[in-house]
Amino acid sequence: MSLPNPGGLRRLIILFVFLACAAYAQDAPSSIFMSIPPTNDELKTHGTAPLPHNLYARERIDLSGSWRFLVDPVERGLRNQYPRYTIPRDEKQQPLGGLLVEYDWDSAPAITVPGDWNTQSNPRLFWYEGLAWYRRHIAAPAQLAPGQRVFLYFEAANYRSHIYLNGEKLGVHEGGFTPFAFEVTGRLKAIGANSLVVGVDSKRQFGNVPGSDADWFNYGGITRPVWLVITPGSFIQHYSLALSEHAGREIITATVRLDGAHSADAAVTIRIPELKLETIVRTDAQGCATFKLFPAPGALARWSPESPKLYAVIIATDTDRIEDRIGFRTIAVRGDDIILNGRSIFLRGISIHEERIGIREDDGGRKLDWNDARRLLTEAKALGCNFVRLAHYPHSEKMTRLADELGLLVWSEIPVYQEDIPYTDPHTLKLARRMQSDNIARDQNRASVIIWSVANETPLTSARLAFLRTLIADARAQDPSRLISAALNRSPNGSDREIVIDDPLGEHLDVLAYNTYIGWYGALSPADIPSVTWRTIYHKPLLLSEFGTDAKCGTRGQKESRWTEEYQAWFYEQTLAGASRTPWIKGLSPWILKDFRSPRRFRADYQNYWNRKGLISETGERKQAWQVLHDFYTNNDNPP
Ligand code: GCB
Repeated sequence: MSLPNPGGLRRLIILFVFLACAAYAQDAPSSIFMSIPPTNDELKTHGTAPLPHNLYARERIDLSGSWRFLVDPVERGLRNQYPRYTIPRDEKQQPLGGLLVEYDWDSAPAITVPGDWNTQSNPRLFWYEGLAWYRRHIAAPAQLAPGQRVFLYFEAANYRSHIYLNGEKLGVHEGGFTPFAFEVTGRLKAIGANSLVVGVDSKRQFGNVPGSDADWFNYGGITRPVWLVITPGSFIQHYSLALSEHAGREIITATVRLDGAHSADAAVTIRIPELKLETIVRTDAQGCATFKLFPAPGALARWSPESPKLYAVIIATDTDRIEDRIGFRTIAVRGDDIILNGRSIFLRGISIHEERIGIREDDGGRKLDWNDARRLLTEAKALGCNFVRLAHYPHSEKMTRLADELGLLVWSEIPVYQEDIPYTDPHTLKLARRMQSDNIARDQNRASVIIWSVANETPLTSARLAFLRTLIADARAQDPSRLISAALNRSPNGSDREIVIDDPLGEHLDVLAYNTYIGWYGALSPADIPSVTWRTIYHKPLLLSEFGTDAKCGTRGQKESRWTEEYQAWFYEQTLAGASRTPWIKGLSPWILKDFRSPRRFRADYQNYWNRKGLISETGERKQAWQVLHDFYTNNDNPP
């Protein structure tokens, strides 16, 4: 049975029928009661607020720590079918009877937020994919000044989140790797505890981004920190600064957007004290202001991997002030060269998944504190890298902030992954566009980020081309200062030994990137690599964005023997020599820094659900190939 107009009226009628019937029988069969399944609209992102940019510089309250946790594989809590399962409402069984309540938050097990549920202490949850509920009591921020606003900010939760405050639904967010926020100004009780209940559904489905089949572990839950962020009534919601050059003159262009009642025609000041730059501009009717700042000739020290200089940038209005540390550099392509700060650069990279280096094999997981993030990037630096490919989804903001600090160029990607995406589905496109724009908005001030990647290994169909062209157009409009790429892996006009990169998407990319596994997948061995060539029909720089073989750390043998460290090292030697012979290859990001969990990797002897293509093991031990890549990166000032 369904009613024509889902919405408030429908809910009221149903609630009325529901309460009347509930008085009659608590456990009546479901045919008597009408459940309120989430409407299609509710299953999509809604209710979210503009994200306060530069979270770490805001006044905020950390909601990390111990939350209560309920696993709900049959999704009772979402159905609101019986009062005894209204999990989001945080009901309590009355001591003297009343309605039966068949959950009890206070005695529910604890779980740590942030962190995936799969690798926390309960081994029964290792493979769990589905809905689970979290609850935490929160106090309203003490002494809010008049007009101050409060946002509930999630750095990420995988995959679909349903957020309730004091039993009322704030909204839904879809997507596992980008931040989202809800405004809760005026919705927090000033006295006593507020119940924050979050349902996170990690189910993989065709139509999600990524879809149902990816080569990385589907870590579920509130994987990144949650905050209450406090802002003034009218606040600096977003800003972006980028360096460019015109007629030999350096220009920093900045745009600032205010949010709140007095955002139009407001004075905004931007200052970079070390460069003695200061400008005031008034916002337009939309609350936006655009600035141009002209550093004195020779005054600006450009950000680069060798010298990752960051400047304090202060943006202020009458009501708000925010400070960031921002680097300035230019990035462009010229023919088949990548040009950083006017000079050709070779990207000495490595691919990385967002997974911690564990202490033991059963450790790891998707919970990155600052030390974990630093450890991953420090390993990349130790290899001699100046570049990291953060695959295959937006990583924690900690990674890009640290990359800024450590001097690592970054490839940032959204999880439009392989064939498992319905490229004709408008909802999926909308979702991917939203993920990309949230990712760009979050990291637009990170000098380290030079490439937005729209996809990885997608099929050569016209639907996919149209889908990715939309993402490319969006990225260019939102951020014209960076390069666009996508990792390709199709060579229909090539052969086993002659890879021709002629994917029609190439025409729309600034940088071509190709994943190559000759010598691992397929019949050829590393011995064949010297006879392999890579060429493109486009006059553009090419990255080998992936290559690698599985090797279980400590498995030794003949170099011809698969799964050994020797085989992997030999494969690296051969592929690196091949890349050196190919002048249009302008960078490498081999697959991958660390062994990572994957549901696709079944061999109990070597894999045991780990993809073993890491140069270091899941606990950080270096394999032989690590040394091969290290020598290649450090023995040549400018490889190939
Ligand atoms: C690829 C994918 C990556 C996989 C890798 C592999 O081409 O882009 O996600 O993990 O190959 O190990 O097969």
